[in-house]
Amino acid sequence: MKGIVDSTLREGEQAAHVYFDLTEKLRIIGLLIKVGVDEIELGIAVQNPEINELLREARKLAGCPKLALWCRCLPKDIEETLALSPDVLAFSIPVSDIHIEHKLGRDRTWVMAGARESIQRAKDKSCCYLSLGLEDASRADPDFVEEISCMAEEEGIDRIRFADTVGVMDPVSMFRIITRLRKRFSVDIGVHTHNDFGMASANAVAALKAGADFADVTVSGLGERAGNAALEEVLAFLAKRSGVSRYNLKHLPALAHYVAQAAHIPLSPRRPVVGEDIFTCESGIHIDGLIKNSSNYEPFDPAEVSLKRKIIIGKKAGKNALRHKLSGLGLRVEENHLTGLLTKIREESSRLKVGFTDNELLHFCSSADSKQRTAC
Ligand code: HCA
Ligand code: CU
Repeated sequence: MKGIVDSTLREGEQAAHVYFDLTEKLRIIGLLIKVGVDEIELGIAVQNPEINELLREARKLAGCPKLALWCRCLPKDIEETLALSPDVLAFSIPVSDIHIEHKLGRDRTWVMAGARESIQRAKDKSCCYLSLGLEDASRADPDFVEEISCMAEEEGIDRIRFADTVGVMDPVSMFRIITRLRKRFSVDIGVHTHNDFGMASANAVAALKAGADFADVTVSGLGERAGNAALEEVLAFLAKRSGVSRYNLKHLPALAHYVAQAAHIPLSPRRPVVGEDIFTCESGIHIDGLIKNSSNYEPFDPAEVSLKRKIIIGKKAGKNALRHKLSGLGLRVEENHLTGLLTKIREESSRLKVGFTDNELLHFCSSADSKQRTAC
């Protein structure tokens, strides 16, 4: 694997109702730099009056990675984009018959010629890194995907990007197609995955495992429709399950919260890797396991993503969980009184449909029958 490309500012901002202003974009870039992504897709250059300033200001940020600009494979778009001197030109062309016929009203020959001319034009005008996006590649004839990739390689492309534009792939099919392309091509291979069936992050990981060099992601998977592979899911998986050590996971929640705030889309407390409540535990059996050894029920230490483990005591608590919790709060309850206290807590929690916070628990204990407990 060579890198992760974040497209929150291009694909993410394409999502309906999402708008980032210049200040927000620069703040997002600053946080992406802290996380350590390898490339940032800044946006679509054409008809984007602020892109020049964004590019200029982003470059001033210490540690700024390669900056990519996206455009269609059209002569005017390519020239306008290259005039801004991006590090990476991410130009894209549809390759499925569905798109070729029903979107472009053309045929494969036209697409092949258009892609060839676009690469030649880009190479003629600039020496920046060229990434050719194969839009809707997952629904295209795999032979045509190979044919166009072969032409692109011959013309000197740096990366071909396999786009699962409407998110129809699954990890097994993704692994197979990338394995096939990997065997055939030595240019960089990127993947761009969508989340229509909830598989975007898994598909991105599968592609990397099959030998893809780059995977596109967006913060919290923000993007068209159900979105894209989520930066935090892919990075955490790479870091914790695939031995990739160069990303700093600690900044992921801050980044996700900031993007959520700027996009006006609340971040679910259950959001994998970054949600406030993902390490909150209430069931007695799990708390018991956590007390014995946190790795029993946590895939990694919450502190690695700047989160905290929270133990809630309520309807689902067991004796061990309650004893542990109370002792953490400086309370020691006689063993023979513990069962009675637990029953009361369970009843009350059931009735109110809540689990108790530390303060509520202290209050509960202090108002419980004083005969049944002794405080240290
Ligand atoms: C889109 C296009 C794209 C492009 C991907 C690429 C896609 O629908 O906006 O350039 O590789 O999903 O196909 O994001
Ligand atoms: Cu996309």
